[in-house]
Amino acid sequence: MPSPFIVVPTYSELENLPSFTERVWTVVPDARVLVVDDASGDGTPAWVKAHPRYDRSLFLLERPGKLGLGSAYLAGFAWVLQRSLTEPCGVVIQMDADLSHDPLALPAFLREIDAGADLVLATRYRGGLRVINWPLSRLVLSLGAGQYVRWLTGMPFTDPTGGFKAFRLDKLETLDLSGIHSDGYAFQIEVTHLAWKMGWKITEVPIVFEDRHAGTSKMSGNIVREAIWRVPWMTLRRLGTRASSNVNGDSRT
Ligand SMILES: Nc1nc2c(ncn2[C@@H]2O[C@H](COP(=O)(O)OP(=O)(O)OP(=O)(O)O)[C@@H](O)[C@H]2O)c(=O)[nH]1
Ligand SMILES: [Mg+2]
Repeated sequence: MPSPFIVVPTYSELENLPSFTERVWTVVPDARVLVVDDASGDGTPAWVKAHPRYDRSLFLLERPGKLGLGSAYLAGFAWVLQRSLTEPCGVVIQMDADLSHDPLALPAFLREIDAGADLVLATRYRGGLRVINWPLSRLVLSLGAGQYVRWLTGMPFTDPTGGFKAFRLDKLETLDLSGIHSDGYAFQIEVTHLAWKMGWKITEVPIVFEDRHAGTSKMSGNIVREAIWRVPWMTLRRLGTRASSNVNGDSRT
């Protein structure tokens, strides 16, 4: 399988980015990393461009301002899909830069794709709670959001709001992302919902999630409010589409 592409959106993550990339390459030496930076103002573009791996296995997509996590991922996916026309790429992985998503889990994602999964979701909650250093309020919000999503959409996944995922590239290019305008939690849920409704084979990989290493959270009330209304909205919008009789769409447990 060609080396994977890791898309990592950044907004003021320069305190985390050097350790993030080093850890990624320790675990997956041939990984290619695309940083999608929204004018962080902390020197992220300069750091990327000065890196010895720049333009070989470290790439930069710069945007003019903070345009949101969802649109950063969409821009990153489009960039990788375009590049895959000339350079083979089998897997696209999305991760946060703040080290909450442990690169040590990457081989498990790649194994799942090798075994035939179209989309692999990280799960903090299957078979126990694996969240370190989060305030109780944040854990309750995350668990409640997951329950809300399962209840409204019918998706069987144990951690549907997470942002650590791997896509088989030839499936990602079939996904119609043009109708997705959501951000934050809602974006993560909506992409999975679309894939599930299209009958993709979706599996879960257990991870240990740790609160951000350094820097400040971009989580906001708006992100929560957006998820609350978007989940029923996406459910109604795709009501006519059956989730491929749930054979491939079920998470493997
Ligand atoms: N390019 C870009 N990246 C963003 C934006 N908002 C957040 N990010 C990045 O998306 C990832 C997830 O954001 P976080 O702030 O960690 O969100 P979270 O994990 O829900 O919350 P905390 O871990 O508590 O901060 C991080 O790498 C952020 O830097 C944005 O508007 N544009
Ligand atoms: Mg985070």
